[in-house]
Amino acid sequence: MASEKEAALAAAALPADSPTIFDKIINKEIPANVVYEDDKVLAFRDINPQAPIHILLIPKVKDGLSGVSKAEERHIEILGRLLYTAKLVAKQEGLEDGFRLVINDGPSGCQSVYHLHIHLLGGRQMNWPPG
Ligand code: D5M
Repeated sequence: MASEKEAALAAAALPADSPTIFDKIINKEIPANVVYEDDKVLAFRDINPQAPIHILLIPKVKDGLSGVSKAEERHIEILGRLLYTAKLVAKQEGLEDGFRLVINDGPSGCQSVYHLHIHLLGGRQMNWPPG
């Protein structure tokens, strides 16, 4: 399997509006371990967990939001909703002691899927700085 960095570099070479694996998850074409869903947001467990709890939160409609660096004013509502939903899911997962939210952006940020997503990580002590 390609390293995270190799996957990120390969993904960055594709057009930003290319469909991603997350479209298939949204459209239920491939399975995902969904922990939360409403009309705007989907949250499911990361296939390659980096913590005992590792959940991805994504907008159901990409609307050009391949990454946070592509955010426009029209995305403010969904960006806020994603953060708020992360808090709800953290509570649902029992992360009373704290958790970490991460958004990787672009090749230097090690982004490998160009459909905006927030990583919710918890269930272990986090360290700083991140890798
Ligand atoms: O994070 C992209 C994340 O997406 C990475 O942690 C793996 C995860 N991923 C990729 N495919 C799947 C499927 N099919 N189910 C669940 N999780 C998946 P990035 O920040 O772009 O590197």
